[in-house]
Amino acid sequence: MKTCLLFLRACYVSLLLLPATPSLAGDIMIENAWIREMPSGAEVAAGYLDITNQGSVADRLIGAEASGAMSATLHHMTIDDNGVMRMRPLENLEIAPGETLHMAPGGNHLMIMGVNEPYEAHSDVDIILTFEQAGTITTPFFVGQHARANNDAAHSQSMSHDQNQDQNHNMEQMLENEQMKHGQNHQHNHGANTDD
Ligand SMILES: [Cu+2]
Repeated sequence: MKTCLLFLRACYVSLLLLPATPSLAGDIMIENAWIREMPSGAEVAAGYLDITNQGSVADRLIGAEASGAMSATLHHMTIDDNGVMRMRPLENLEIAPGETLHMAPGGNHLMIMGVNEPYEAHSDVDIILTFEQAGTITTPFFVGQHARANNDAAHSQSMSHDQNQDQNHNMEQMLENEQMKHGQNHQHNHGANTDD
């Protein structure tokens, strides 16, 4: 009897700590999917997630569609020698068998553009992800930072909380700038992901 109670309690606690269950299709598992909270008036958003390939062959993320937005594309972000953040579109992202691809702040992300109404904080936004092998997976993205995603970002960048907030702020400004560039140089960006 005592074991039963302990077991129930453990379940209850873990439900509270894990806000979203993984999304699955074929050998692909999606976890920790979240979208950065949007400032009012913003029309672009950045989405992050962890993709695990549980199969024995490589798969590729080849496309995305976000509800309430015009487009969702794959982007890679780098910081150049002068400390300037740059983003470039990617045609796809490969996930090797047995590997987890972390799409996290400071690296690869989903660039969601033409958002009709800024996504409401703490809501879930459905994004359809298309994989070469696994097909499509509709995944709820939580608007706001997952506790786990936060830890990952802090861990990989070794930054204090304040610095992190500054970076988030810069990132948002950059997303707005990027939206303008996209409008002007859309054709110029095509095939830009081959110059790595
Ligand atoms: Cu981007």
